[in-house]
Amino acid sequence: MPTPKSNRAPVGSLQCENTTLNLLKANDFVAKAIRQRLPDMLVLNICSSPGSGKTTLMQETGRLLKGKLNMAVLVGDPETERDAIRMKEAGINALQIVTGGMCHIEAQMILQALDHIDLEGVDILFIENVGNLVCPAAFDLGEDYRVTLISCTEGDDKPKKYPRMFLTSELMLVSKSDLLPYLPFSVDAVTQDARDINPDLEVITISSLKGEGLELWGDWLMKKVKEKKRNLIMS
Ligand SMILES: Nc1nc2c(ncn2[C@@H]2O[C@H](COP(=O)(O)OP(=O)(O)O)[C@@H](O)[C@H]2O)c(=O)[nH]1
Ligand SMILES: [Mg+2]
Repeated sequence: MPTPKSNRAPVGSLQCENTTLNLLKANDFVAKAIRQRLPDMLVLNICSSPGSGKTTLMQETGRLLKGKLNMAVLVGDPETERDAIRMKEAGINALQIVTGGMCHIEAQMILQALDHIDLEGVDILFIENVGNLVCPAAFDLGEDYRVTLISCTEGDDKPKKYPRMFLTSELMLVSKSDLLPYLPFSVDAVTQDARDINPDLEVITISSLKGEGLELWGDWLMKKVKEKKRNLIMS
């Protein structure tokens, strides 16, 4: 079974006198349907600010996994199909979800997109979320794990400013490590801040451009795919 999201604090809640209305119940219901529909596939929700390197990482992951695992990507952006085009040019099975200005993907969009992408033989379905560290944290997309990139160009103070994203993630990728020599960014400080929020958070430092950490990322993916398939057999 996927890791329970027990560390996810309730989101989308509205306090009214003595009642709490869960505004995201409908989304969670659809997320559950997605999990039931994809029992044999690892589903990852990739989040970050705009420009942290999600699409570039998907392109490099395609190269990394070639001949080992089959991947597909659903990619969300408020406008344009540019990211899906970039991935298709890299030989990746990708489908763009244009959210029409919305700052996050909702589970219903994923459920609908599943009818328009060929998932035959796919081991990992990546969802590249809309670039935003706030809203996507509130929407369960039926993923097994949430992976958040924080690039060293963003500054190492972000986890405590956007805590829910780091609280609800299982892995933090510190990206663009090739730029570390030029920036006042501490991997130790960002890791400490993020783990103050979520002590279980795994951390890998990567550079999609220079290749640092990509082997570790590949190993993490392999391990999670194996775990998911093993749990399916045992269930
Ligand atoms: N220096 C450096 N630049 C990167 C790296 N990964 C991505 N970029 C650049 O960062 C910019 C945004 O990358 P992109 O993948 O589109 O980010 P996204 O908006 O999160 O999907 C592009 O100009 C990339 O070439 C990296 O590892 N190192
Ligand atoms: Mg992108």
